[in-house]
Amino acid sequence: MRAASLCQFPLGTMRDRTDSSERDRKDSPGGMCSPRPPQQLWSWSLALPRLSYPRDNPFRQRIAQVFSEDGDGHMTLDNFLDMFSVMSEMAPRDLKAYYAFKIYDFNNDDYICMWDLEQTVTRLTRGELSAEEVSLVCEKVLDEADGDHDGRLSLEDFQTMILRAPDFLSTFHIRI
Ligand SMILES: [Ca+2]
Ligand SMILES: [Ca+2]
Repeated sequence: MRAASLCQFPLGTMRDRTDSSERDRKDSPGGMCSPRPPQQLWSWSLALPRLSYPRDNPFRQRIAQVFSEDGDGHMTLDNFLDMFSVMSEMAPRDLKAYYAFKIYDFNNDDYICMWDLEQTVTRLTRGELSAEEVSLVCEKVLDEADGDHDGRLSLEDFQTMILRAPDFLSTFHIRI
């Protein structure tokens, strides 16, 4: 892999890997290694629940934890209905952004730090990237979205990022 293409390679490849299970490759016209603008990073990294639910979604446990009342992943019927309400295609952007943030905040400290991002990227790529590639992607994400330069993403940083990801609403949902 050439160093100059390192940023684009994993993103293009991972996007395609993510899409390959959904039979809608038409959404990825750029091909495996085509250059992608920085904002595509967010579109890619936010595409998590686009996978079918629940079997193929690498975030299924995390989603269940976020929507369960005590965080143990055991959802009541109301919790389940709340989840599908948020994940529906009709849910407002701010609501989706709020829950996406919570899903990515693996250690529940109200910030998405480097460690949280590493968990996210590792799940999205199903462990197919090296540790160095995961770190590179996470550093790039922080570089792009950490508005106040404190080394982590607040909900505000995250919401600003969402505004730059035009296809977020169409990717953050579950089809049943
Ligand atoms: Ca966190
Ligand atoms: Ca920040």
